[in-house]
Amino acid sequence: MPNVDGTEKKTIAGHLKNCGVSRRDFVQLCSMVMVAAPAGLALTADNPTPAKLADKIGKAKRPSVVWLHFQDCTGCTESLLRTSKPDVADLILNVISLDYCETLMAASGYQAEAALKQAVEENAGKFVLVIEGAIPTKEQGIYMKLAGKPAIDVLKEVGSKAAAIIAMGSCASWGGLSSTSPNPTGATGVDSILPNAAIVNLPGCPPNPYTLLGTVLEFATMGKLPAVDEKKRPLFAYDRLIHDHCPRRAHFDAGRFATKFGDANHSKGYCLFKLGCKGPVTKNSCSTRHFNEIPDCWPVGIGAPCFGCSEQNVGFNIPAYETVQIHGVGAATPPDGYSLVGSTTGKIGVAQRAWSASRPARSAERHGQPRRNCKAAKKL
Ligand code: FSX
Ligand code: SF4
Ligand code: F3S
Repeated sequence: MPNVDGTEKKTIAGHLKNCGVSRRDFVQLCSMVMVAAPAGLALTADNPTPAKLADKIGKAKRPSVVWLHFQDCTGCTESLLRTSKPDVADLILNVISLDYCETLMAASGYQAEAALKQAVEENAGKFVLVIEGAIPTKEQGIYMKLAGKPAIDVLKEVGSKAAAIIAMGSCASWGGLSSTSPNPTGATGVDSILPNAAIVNLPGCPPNPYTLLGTVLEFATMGKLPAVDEKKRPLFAYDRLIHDHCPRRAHFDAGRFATKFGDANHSKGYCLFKLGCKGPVTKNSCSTRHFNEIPDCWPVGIGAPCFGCSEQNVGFNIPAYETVQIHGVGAATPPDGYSLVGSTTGKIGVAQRAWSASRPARSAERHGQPRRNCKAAKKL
């Protein structure tokens, strides 16, 4: 149908068609959303096929998005722009109506100020505000100004007119890098400035672009933010620890650790716990959804310990190479056969020794012989 009154243009499907994006690419993007968010989104709760999901999302209106940058390194935007196959950034930027973004727009100075005013006024109460970077609060926020106004005032003004706020990255979620001790600017996250606003935190330094995509599509299609945990993180991306799905987990359980960068065990791909990996206390989806659509493109995948960048009070707080308490609050609960990580060579724990000791009895049973008492196992 030709677009005569502009209504089709306002839907996601209509806009994609006008931009020459093929349905195949859109369906592929939907299938990637389903992989990235297997549970936790109302959008995919009925287990649709990617084609059905594309139909559902296609009918939704493109949400107006205003994107503000505060104290940050722009890594969150960069990680979004570095996606590929198909160009996810391109698709995301077509799915939303990005009405203001300092990094990506051509305007500057007074023109940019006017663009922000227009974007906020035209969609007051309806737009999604994405905040990237922390907000300096010390000395009435003078450490960062936008068009002569402290960033904190801009946030309050624009945030009060937004339908929902997405705190993109650890800086916007709770201060992140900018709040590292001694935090000279009093950098903090959006939630502490606007505690009553509808906010979802997408921590990570940077967060995975698919986490943003799932969040935006849920809002556009279902009219609400995704279900969140106690730290306002969407459950679909932050419901479990990196450690739970880490490909090196078998080495952790067996007590095989790299102890030096470049040592033989590091080269063999052993667990990085003793090099300071914070995976056992960090919730994020990195171990299952890698960056840039490149297999193994995530910290642990390339041999670097997880720094805990997405966990409040871990990344930028605990020294990079310090080992974490496995039994700490909210940390991984090891099985009975938890490996002896304190030992200098790979050894296994008590329950694993019992299991190994009873091997002859189990083996005999498997081969149809009567089970004999196993003294070694009894002792344990
Ligand atoms: Fe922070 Fe994002 Fe880290 Fe950087 O902007 S979460 S420093 S990746 O860029 O805000
Ligand atoms: Fe993976 Fe780190 Fe856990 Fe080892 S400690 S299994 S490297 S997440
Ligand atoms: Fe950050 Fe750790 Fe993932 S450092 S990117 S949460 S593996």
